[in-house]
Amino acid sequence: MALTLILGNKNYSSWSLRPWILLKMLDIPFDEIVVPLYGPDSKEKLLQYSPKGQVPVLKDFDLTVWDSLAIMEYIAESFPDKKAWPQDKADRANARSISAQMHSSFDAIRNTLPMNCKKQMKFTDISADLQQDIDEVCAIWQHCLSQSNGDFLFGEFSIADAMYAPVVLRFDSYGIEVGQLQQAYIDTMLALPGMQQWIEAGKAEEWAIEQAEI
Ligand SMILES: N[C@@H](CCC(=O)N[C@@H](CS)C(=O)NCC(=O)O)C(=O)O
Repeated sequence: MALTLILGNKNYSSWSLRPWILLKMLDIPFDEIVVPLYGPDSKEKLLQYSPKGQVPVLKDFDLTVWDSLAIMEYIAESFPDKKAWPQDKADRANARSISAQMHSSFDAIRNTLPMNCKKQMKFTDISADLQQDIDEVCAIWQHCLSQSNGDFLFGEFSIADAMYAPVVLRFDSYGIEVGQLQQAYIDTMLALPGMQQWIEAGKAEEWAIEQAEI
């Protein structure tokens, strides 16, 4: 295999972080190309990599896989020994459910608290919709962590953790208050060398996306 992951700005691109942290955590070698988003020629560049014109995109020789969850499924299937999904069937079903939920929901978190590695603030203007999303994420984490036999949602790091990695960053950046168990999970995730590497790279970027700054 010859994997190349095409990513957006590390400071802002939450969808890009997901497959990137999965590959790092599973210790799978890959090359990466960062395409700065929302510039004058960004779309043209993105369309050179995938018909959707968005990141992340995974190239494996002449195969193109796009959309974060499809990329992570491809990784899971290509490296079965790496156990990208939990091994237990029921855990795997739960992990797929909360991953799909992350992929399709939580608009208030996504729109109100854009991922931004450079941001550290106390966000107080919490709408009812945002609080509902925060509570829902906390309930998912509580349920998984209270049954987990490890530090992650399903024991070992899995695609489910990769899906929620940007939420961890957002809760930390905006000072979102969570319970003890959820805070321990946030601390564990943030301490991962891969997460630290991503955050540092994001902080070092000079590109700014105005609409993602609050
Ligand atoms: N559902 C897609 C979402 C991808 C997405 O929205 N990517 C954003 C960056 S985080 C993007 O490429 N934006 C640039 C554009 O649309 O021009 C996924 O899971 O990968």
